[in-house]
Amino acid sequence: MTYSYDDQNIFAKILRGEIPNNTVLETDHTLAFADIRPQAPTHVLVIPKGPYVTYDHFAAEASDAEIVDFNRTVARICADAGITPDTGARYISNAGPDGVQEVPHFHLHILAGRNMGRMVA
Ligand code: IU
Repeated sequence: MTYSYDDQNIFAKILRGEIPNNTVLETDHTLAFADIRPQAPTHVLVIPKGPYVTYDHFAAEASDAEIVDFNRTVARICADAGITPDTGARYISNAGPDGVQEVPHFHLHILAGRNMGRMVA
């Protein structure tokens, strides 16, 4: 699969420091920040710093170091947010037209702090 990355997307601008963000955690390869339109008490977006459009793009082309860093960052955010087996959370990544992806830079939504309800079409 060939993806074309638009470096003018809003998350690319955040990564370049052109637009401010409410950073939750930053590592060598990963940035996590609060969603500007939170849909739960905890609503964090986790993005790789590399130019990946979707989850499958990231999973296929990112280095092992980027993938490990991304996932360990997710784990740290969950621990910091108090997400436990007793509370749970929802992890979502929208991709492309069918996934109704608004920003074409791969991002994982971490949603927690309330019951998210059943996913329905
Ligand atoms: P998507 O449909 O998964 O691509 O959703 C993008 C998310 O990015 C959405 O929840 C927005 O509220 C969020 N967001 C943001 O946090 N900051 C921004 O400047 C923009 C969108 I534009």
